[in-house]
Amino acid sequence: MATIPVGRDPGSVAVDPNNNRIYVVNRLDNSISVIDGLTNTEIDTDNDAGNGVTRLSFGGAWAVAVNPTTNRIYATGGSITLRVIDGASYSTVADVSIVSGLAPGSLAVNPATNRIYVTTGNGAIVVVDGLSDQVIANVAVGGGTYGGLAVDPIRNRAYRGSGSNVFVMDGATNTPIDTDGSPANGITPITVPVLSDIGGIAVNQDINRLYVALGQNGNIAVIDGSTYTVSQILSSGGNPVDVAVDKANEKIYIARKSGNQVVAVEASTNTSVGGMVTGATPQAVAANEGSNRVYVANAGSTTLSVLNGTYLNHLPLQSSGFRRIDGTGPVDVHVRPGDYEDMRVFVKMPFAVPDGCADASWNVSLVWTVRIHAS
Ligand SMILES: [Ca+2]
Ligand SMILES: [Ca+2]
Repeated sequence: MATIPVGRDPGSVAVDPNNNRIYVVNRLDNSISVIDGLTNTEIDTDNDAGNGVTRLSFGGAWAVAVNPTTNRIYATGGSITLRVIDGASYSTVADVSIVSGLAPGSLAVNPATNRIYVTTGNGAIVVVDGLSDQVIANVAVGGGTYGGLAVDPIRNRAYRGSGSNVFVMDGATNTPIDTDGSPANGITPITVPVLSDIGGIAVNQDINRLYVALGQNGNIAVIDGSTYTVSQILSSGGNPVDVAVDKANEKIYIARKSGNQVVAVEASTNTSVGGMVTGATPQAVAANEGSNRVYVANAGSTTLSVLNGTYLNHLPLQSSGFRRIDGTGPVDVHVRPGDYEDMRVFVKMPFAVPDGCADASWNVSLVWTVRIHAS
């Protein structure tokens, strides 16, 4: 649908469906781009056109999340800071010190409790109260290396990925959950039965499932949140680094870093239903359930891809990103208003072409009908 230029190394993306805003962290530019989801344009956050489009400036900016209920934007950055930004004025409300000397990693918000969670490299989840902007707990859940972080607001759970493990925290008591129920062997995380470097994690709280991108392992783990067990391993390939859930449209979207693709998976069947080519080296994906748009941050091309969920879910993935329709013609293509704004139709003919045509596979002299219907 659209490709929006952003800053260098866009590595984290968050969507505010209430205000239709998309936030992108440009890690190498120490900045955050704010995108208007209606116009697909970048917002000038200082409202001064004279100095060009001004991004939010934040040294060391790494991850971003939104609380749509309060219209607060949260970003980790520097070595110790959670920045709190007012989504209406784009002014900094507070800089919250997290853990001295440890760079904050992933970030997640529970809008139901107005709590913000930040992972640190020493295996903790730091809990910040969104009303007071104060750290209220530092919970040693386990794990070392950074992986994704996700929240289930219905059950008040936080999930922290690290290596091949997902550590679970009870958000009501701010204590780790022992997922095997056996205290004798200590606090037990959920373990993915393959060697992995867990990247993004997403929760579908409606069906209590957790989706974990397994990075170079090439798969997605589906975890049953009621039993804390891996119920399925979905083969993805292409180094899946991030995953997003669209509950309203019952889809999971997977960003494949080395494949330069986003893949759509049907939530009820866990089967792939489509995909599209993105920019180069996608490394973060988010979905807007309200507008049925999917956003992919492409590190290699410094862009944000805006994809139409309806289009994405009906497009068999091919290397070119095009859908092939076989037939003898005429061919009918049905288009719903708003779905296929950027759709173009190419007709390829298996016949010889007249002299003078540059591409021997295209025959411009043959009459063949493609009927496009609004339906
Ligand atoms: Ca400006
Ligand atoms: Ca245990």
